[in-house]
Amino acid sequence: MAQNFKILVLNGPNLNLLGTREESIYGKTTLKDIQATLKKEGAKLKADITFHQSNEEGKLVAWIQKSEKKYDGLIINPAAYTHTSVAIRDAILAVNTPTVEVHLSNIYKREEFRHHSFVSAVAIGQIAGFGPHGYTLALMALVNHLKNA
Ligand code: CA2
Repeated sequence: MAQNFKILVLNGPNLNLLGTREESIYGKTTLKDIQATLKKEGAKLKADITFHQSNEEGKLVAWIQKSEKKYDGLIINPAAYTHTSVAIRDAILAVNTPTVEVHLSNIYKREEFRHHSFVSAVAIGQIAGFGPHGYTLALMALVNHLKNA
């Protein structure tokens, strides 16, 4: 019997505040809710989910670096680091772990500084604008990619 895919899900700065403020932009769902939904969806898709959040760039880089040996794929919402972090981009490039970038909001509808992502060019693809459901869409896309790889 084939083993489940192992998927690492990383969340960047301030996403720990989801559901507690700025609800007009980011909604009422908490990061814990997203984690629980993703674990359920993962069970359906035969994917084991490991879920982390950090406000620190270096911690995200360290998790990405370690992902190659332990995980088949990576889903990342780098949050504000999307628009600033060459370090996160370089880490994704260095490890070769198939990566899907996810954003709750449609970053292209928002301020111009959010229109550029340092991550998108090193990801398989990007999902933005579908709120928390974007994480499930990212998981479906990543599992489909891994099945066909
Ligand atoms: O839409 C997304 O998922 C973002 O990655 C969210 C980031 C933002 O900097 C990106 O441009 C787009 C911000 C995450 C902050 O999350 C908060 C949640 C609740 C309250 C305050 C911040």
